Amino acid sequence: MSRIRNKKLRATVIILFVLNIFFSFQLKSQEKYTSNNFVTLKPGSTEQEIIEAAANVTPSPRQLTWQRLETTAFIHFGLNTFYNQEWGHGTEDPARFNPTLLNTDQWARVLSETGFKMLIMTCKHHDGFCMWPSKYTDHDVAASPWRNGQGDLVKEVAEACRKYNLKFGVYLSPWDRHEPSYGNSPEYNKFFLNQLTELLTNYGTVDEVWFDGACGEGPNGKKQVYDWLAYYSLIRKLQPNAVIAVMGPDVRWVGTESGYGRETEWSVVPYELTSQEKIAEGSQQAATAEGFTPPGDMESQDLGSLSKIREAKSLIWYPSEVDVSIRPGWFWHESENGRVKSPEKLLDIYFSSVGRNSLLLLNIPPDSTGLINEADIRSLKAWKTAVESIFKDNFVKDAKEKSSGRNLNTSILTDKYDSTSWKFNSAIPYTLELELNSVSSFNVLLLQENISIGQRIEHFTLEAWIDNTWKQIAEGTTVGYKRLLRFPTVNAKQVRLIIDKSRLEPALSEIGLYRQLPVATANPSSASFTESVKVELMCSEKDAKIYFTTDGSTPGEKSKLYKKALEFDQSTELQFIAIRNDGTSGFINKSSYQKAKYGISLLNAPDEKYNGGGPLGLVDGATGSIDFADGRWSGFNGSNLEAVVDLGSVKELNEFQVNFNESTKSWIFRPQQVEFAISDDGKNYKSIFTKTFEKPMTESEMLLKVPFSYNCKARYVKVVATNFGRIPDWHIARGEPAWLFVDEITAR
Ligand code: FUL
Repeated sequence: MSRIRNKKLRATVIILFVLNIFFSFQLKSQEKYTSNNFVTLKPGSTEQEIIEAAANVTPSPRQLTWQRLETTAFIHFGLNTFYNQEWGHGTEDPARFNPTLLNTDQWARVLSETGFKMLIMTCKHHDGFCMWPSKYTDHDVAASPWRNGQGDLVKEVAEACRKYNLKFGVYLSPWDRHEPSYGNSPEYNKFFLNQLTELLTNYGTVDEVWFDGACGEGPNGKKQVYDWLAYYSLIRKLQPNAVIAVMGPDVRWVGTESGYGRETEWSVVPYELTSQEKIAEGSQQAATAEGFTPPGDMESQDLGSLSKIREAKSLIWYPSEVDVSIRPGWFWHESENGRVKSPEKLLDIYFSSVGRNSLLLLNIPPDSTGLINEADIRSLKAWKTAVESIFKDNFVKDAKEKSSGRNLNTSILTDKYDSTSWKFNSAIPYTLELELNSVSSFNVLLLQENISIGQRIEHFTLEAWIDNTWKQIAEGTTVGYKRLLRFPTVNAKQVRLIIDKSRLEPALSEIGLYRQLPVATANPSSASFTESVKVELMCSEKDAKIYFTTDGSTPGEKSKLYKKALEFDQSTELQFIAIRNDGTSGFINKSSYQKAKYGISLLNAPDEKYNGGGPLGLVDGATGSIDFADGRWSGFNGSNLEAVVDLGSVKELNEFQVNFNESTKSWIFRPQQVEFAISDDGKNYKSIFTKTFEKPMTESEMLLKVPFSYNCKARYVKVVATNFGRIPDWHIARGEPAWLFVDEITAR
C-alpha cells in the first residue's frame, strides 16, 4: 500500500517538475532564469557527485518569487473568533458569526504599512465553516447574520489585498469536522476539490495555497485518505504560480510554531521530506493555546547536510517557512489582548526566521468586531520601524575590496539585488577583504546567496582588524537566501569574510554590516522594596541618551533626560528609552518598583531567571498574570516554597490567599499541597489551612488562586507549597522536575 503511495508521490513530483520547467520557460524571457528544483541521484554516486548535484538545485520561479517576499501574514478569523476557541467542533452555530465593524481594508492597510507582502486567509479552518458562500455546504457565511447572509469574506479580502498591493493566499483545512462526507475518502476528495475550485477561480490570482497537516481525529476517529495528487494538479492548472505549503511540494514547514528556524537551514533536502504522512505525523494532533512545538531539539537538527543527503535517491528545493502567531493563540481571544508579542520579540523572531534562510508567516488574528486590534498594530508598527532603522545604513556601501589587490568594485554586493553574485578570485577558502569608508561601529552581519545559482555556503567566519590583528567576530554555517547574525559591537574599518566550506563556488550576492538599535537597561530591572529603591539606567551606546517617564506616558525626546540614579519611595512604573543623536530610538522599556506591604523571608531562593523581583515581590501587592514570564512570578525548579511573612507586629487577620501559575506546556505545575501556619514569635507555629490538589491529566494553563478565611491574631504567617515533583507520563518531559510558580501571598 505504501509502495503504491510512494510511487504515486514520485509521479506527483515528476509531473510538478515538468510543470516547473514549463513555467520557467515562460518566465525565461523576462527573467532569464531556468530552474532546476529536483534532481535524481544516480545509484552509486560519489560524495563529490552528490554535493555537486545538490549545489546546482535551484528554486522554481514561483519558489523564488515567494522567497523574496520575506515576511507574509496569516489571518486566522472565523467562527472560532466568536466562540473564543482554537479548534471548533464543526457543530458551531453560524448565527454567532457577526463582526459588526469588519473592514478588510484595515487589515490590508495595516499589513502593507508594516512591511508584509502577502496575506493568507483561513478560508476554512478545521471546523468546516467557510468564509465564502460555498455551493457545496450550508456551513458558511451565507448562513450567518453578517451582511445579512449576502457577504463573501474571501472576496473582500482578495479585493483589499489588490488595493494595498499585497499578494493573496488561501488556507483551506483538509481536516473538516463539519462536512458529513469527511472519512468517506472519494466523496470528500470530490467535495474538497470543488471547494478548492471555488477558491481558485472566483477570486483572481492566488499566490499561495496553505494545506494544514493538523488532524485531531485520534486512533478511533474518521480516516480520510486525501488525494493530494489531485489537489496539486488542480492548483497547478488553475493557479500555476501559486506555491503549495506546507502539506505540499513547494514550501516546507520549519517544524515548530515558535517563530524560530534552524541555525543550519538547507533549502535543498532529500525528496522524501515531501512525504505528507511524515509532515502530518509532525503536525498537531491536539489543539494547544501556545502553538505547537514537536518533541526533540529542532534547533540542532539540520535536514540537508551531506550526512542527510548522502542516502537520498533524489533531492528537491524545498525551502522553509516559519509560522507563528503574534499572540499565544492562532485565533483572537480577548484575554490575550495583553499578551501580544512585543516589538523586541518580533524582531528576535525576524532575525531567527528571515535571518535563517526561512520565510516568516506571522499570524495576526482580527478580533470579534472584525478589526485588527490596537495592541497588535502598536507592536507591528514598532517592529517595522525597528527593522527599517537597523537596515537603513549599510557600512559596507562603497567599501574598497582588498583581497584581489585590484580594488574591484563592490557595488553588486550592496545593491539589494539578489540575482547578481560576486566572482571570488581564489579557491577555498573564499575570502573577501573589505575596507570600509571609515571606522564604523556595527553588530549585525547580513549575507545573501544568489539562490538562482544554488545554495552553497556551508561555513563562514567574519573577522575584523582590531588592535593590529584579525579577530573573529561572527561565525555561521548555511546562508541561503538570507542570513543575519548578531554579535557584540565592533569598531573597525577593515573586515574580511572567509568562506571555508562551500559546495562549489559560492554565489554571494549581498553583504551588509549594520548596527542594532540602542538598548537602555535598568538596574535593578524591577524590584520590590520596603523603604526606597535606587535605580540606575544604562545605555549600550555612548552617544545615545536615555529619556524616562514615571506617570504612565510614553517616553520620548521631550520626556525627562536621565542624568543620575533615580530613587523611588513609592510604587513606581518607570518607562524609558534610548535615543541616538540622529533620532534613532530603541524600544520602550518598562520596569516596575513595588513597595512591599510586609517583610518576608524564604527558606530557599527561587531560580535566578524567575525570581519575581526578589522575595518582596511575593508581598508587593502586584499579582503575576497568566504570563509566567511577566517578571512577577517566583519559580522553583523541583523545589518547594517555604516563606515566612512578617507583618511587623501582631495583627488581626481574617483573609488569606496565595496564587500559583500552571502552564504545563512550559513544565510549570500546580503544587501537590499548600499549607498556611501562623505564629506570634516566629518559632511556634499553628497550622490553620491545608489544601491538596488534583493532578492535571492533560495540558493546562491557568491561574490557581487559593483564598480562604480564618479569624486570628498573628505576626508571622508561614506558607509552604510542595512542588509537584516529577513531570507525569502523559507529558513530553515525563520524569523531569516540575516548576512551581508562586506570586502574591496575602494576609489581612
Ligand atoms: C495548525 C492548526 O491546527 C492551527 O489551528 C493553526 O491553523 C496553525 C497555522 O496550524 O496546525
